[in-house]
Amino acid sequence: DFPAGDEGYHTYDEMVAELRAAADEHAEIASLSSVGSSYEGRDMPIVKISDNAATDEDEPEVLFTCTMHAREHLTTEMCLRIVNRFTDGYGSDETVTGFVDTREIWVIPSQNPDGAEFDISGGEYQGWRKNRQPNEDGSVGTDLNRNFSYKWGCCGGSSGTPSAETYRGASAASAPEVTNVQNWVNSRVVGGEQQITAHIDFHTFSELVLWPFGHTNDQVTEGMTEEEYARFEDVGTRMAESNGYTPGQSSSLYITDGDINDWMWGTHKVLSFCFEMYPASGGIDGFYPPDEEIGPQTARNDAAVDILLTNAG
Ligand code: 0X9
Ligand code: CA
Ligand code: CA
Ligand code: CA
Ligand code: ZN
Repeated sequence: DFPAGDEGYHTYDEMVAELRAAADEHAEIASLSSVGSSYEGRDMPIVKISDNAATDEDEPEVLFTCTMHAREHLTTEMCLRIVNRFTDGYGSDETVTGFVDTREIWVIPSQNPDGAEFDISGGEYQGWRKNRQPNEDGSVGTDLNRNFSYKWGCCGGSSGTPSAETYRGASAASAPEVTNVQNWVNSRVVGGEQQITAHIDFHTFSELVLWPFGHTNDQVTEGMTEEEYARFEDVGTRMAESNGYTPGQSSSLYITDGDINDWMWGTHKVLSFCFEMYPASGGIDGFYPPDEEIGPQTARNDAAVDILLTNAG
C-alpha cells in the first residue's frame, strides 16, 4: 500500500475498482476491456469512452497511456482523471460531451502494474522504475520505455546491461507489457488504416511536453518531414502554453531509443507526445509528490488533453 498520508493514490486493486465503477455507471459511453497480462499476471485494463461505446464508429481515436515507469504514480491518477472527467461530465459539461460524441477515447492507466505495486510494497516507496521481469544475470527489470520496436537499441539511448535503469531488454518488445501495448495499437489498423490519430504518454517529472524523435537530435530525418515536425511543434507548444510546461523535441532532454513515442510515430504515424508532469525539478522525491497534489496537478492538464482531442480531428 501507499505510505501513510498518501492514501489518495490508487493501488492496483483500487485502480481496477475505479475503472469498473466508471464503466458500470456509464455503460452507454464507457467500456472496459484488457490489453493483456503483465509479466506477473496482472491484467492491464483499457477503457474506451465514446457515445455508443460498444460500437466501433468512424470517429478519430485518441489514446492516453500512463505509468510506464513504476514510481510515476501521479500519472495513474492522470489517466483516472481523464476517465472520470469524460464519463461523469457527459451530458452536463459541453466540452466533454462534444468530445465524447465525436471521438473514441482510449485510456490505459497502467502499463507497468507489477512495477507500480512493487514500488509501494511494504508501505514504503522503493524508487523502482522498470518492470519486474527477471534478467539472465539475476537482476530484475526492463525499462519499458526503451523496449519498443522502432529502432530498438539503435542510437546509444538505452543500456545493454540488465541491471541498468535504462536496460532495453533482451530483444525488441521482450517485455510482455510492451508486447501488449504494441499488439493493441497494431490491432487498431482497420482496413489498412491506423485509427489512432493522437496520443499522450504521461510520465513524471520535469513539467515538459516532448515530441519525436527521441533517437536523434535531427528534427527532419527518415520518418519525419519538415511539415510533420512543424505540426508536432505547433500542437506541442500550444499544449505547453495551456499547462505551463516547457515544450521541446524529446532528444533535447537526452537521446532515447525504443521509447513509445518514437514507435507510435515511426511505425503508425500517430501524433504522439510524452508529458513529464509535476514537479519541475527534484531528486528521487520528485517522483513522490504528496497526494494533495493529485487534484491540482492532474486538472492542470485538462486543457492540454482537450487541445490534443481537438487536433485529432
Ligand atoms: O527517460 C524516459 O523514458 C522519460 N523520462 S522519465 O524521467 N519519465 O523516465 C523521457 C522519454 C522521452 N524521450 C526522450 N527524452 N528522448
Ligand atoms: Ca497527504
Ligand atoms: Ca462513438
Ligand atoms: Ca473507430
Ligand atoms: Zn517515466
